[in-house]
Amino acid sequence: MALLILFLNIFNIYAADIEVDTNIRYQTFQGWETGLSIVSHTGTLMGTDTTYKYITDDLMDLMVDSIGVTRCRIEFRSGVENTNDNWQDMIDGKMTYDEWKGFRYLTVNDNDDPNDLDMSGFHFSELDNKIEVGLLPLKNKLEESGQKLYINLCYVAFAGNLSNEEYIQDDPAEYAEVVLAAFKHISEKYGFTPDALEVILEPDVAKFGDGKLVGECIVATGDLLKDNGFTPDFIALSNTNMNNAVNDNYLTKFLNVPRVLEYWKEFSYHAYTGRTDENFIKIADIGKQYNVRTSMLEWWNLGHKYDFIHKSLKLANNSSYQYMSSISAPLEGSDHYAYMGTEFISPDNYNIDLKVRTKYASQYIKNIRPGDVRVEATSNDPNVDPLAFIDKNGNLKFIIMCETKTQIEIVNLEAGDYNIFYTSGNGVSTITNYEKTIYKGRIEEGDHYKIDIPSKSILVIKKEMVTSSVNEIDNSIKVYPNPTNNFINIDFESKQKESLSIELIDINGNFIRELYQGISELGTNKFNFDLANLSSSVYLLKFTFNGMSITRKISKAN
Ligand SMILES: [Ca+2]
Ligand SMILES: [Ca+2]
Repeated sequence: MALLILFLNIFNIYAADIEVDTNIRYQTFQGWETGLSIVSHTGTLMGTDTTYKYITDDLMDLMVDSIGVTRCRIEFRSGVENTNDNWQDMIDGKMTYDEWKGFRYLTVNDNDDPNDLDMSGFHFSELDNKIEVGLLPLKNKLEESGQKLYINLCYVAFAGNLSNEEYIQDDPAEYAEVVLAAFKHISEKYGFTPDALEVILEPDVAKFGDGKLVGECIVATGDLLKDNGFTPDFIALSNTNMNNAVNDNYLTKFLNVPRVLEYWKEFSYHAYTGRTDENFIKIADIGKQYNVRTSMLEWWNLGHKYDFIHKSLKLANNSSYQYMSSISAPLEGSDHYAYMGTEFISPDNYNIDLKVRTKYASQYIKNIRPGDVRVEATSNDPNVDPLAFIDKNGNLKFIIMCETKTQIEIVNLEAGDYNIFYTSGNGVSTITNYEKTIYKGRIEEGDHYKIDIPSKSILVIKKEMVTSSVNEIDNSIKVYPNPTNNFINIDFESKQKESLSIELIDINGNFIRELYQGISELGTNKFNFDLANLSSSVYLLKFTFNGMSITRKISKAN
């Protein structure tokens, strides 16, 4: 197997090369996560918003097709363990939102035995609301397109103000019981099981001890869930601060818990502080050492831009990533860290658009897919920073961050059909070119192809499988005049440069002559053939495009 493949040669006055080594492999990408906020696109609570149902379908289309999200975090709060359904009381107007906030992490034990689960002591109405308005529509939309939503059930307990009687789930056995209650409730009511449990959101902010307690909760819960037929991936430690993600109080104590590695699948962190290269690299090393995925799962901040995604995938080897929390927020005004903005006027009159920074981020989200394996790609120009992946079919793709205007020359690219496009702008607001196509079609081995990047951009180069492009020709083909006395003109549009043959066949299917053999042009293709010496009859023109054929009937008259 070849060790080193030189794919790109970038030249400007600071000539640069990108080298790819497909034998050096890093993370296998797992999923792009969204949160499911309880605040809707109007800035009101999902549970009370009556307009959401009108836009759900359009929102989910955009989430799946234009952004590319494949995973969701669905949160349940410690306060589900309570004799009273406080969320429902708030929805029913029996308490205010602020009053509900005082109850949402407060626990009332179902009974005094953590090994005796009394389901009547748990209420999941808030979780159900998020499942019904957010999770199920997203799950269904992904499944329509043959994809699968990865569901991360996340436990939240910001119980800092509560007494030890009011918060009881910092006992591994009680913690395991509330998680089992949630798994049972979801699987019995909705017929699916979460793929993962994110053990505790931000233990360094929540009232939840140290890494030892997180580890003990994983072991207790893993055992109890397994006894009940549930085997989710366990995601931890989810610290707020990247310094805490790798320190002794959390990581070392966590790793010292016996059997924790039996269940731990993903090393998660949030990026509110401690975003140093040193921490990124430590996280990548831990992932490698313990054979767990790494993931950045929260940084709700307007400073969260695509360059941070790029760095996280490259330095921390992230397999999973949460870019934003809410699906949609108001189009203008307070942001809620949403993927999209919506202006709702009436059921027939509303506008939805991707937030500008989502348009940049989606260059990563949409083009790096679950199952893609990152491979080594290096550049000798700091202004041209490549990420390279191999997809499930063995096709290479590049996401290249270009800091400035540059010219790239592609050489030695493996032959195939390529889609090359870029998005340019400052990464925050103005987009000067959004997914502008540079080239779409066939590149042969040895072809030289020049790309001009006008300014700071994200350049995407993808090798793609072309399947039914013959349909594009079929829809656009024009053959005239017909009948003809001598010359015949053929016009059609092609979105690909592909192998093309045009043959003349008689009405009994016998081959008469080849009219053309070559490669189609991108855009309009025009041909003109002299048929003067054919005898008058009906003939077929057989077009074979990328191995697939269509025919057109023509009449020859004298
Ligand atoms: Ca209990
Ligand atoms: Ca109990």
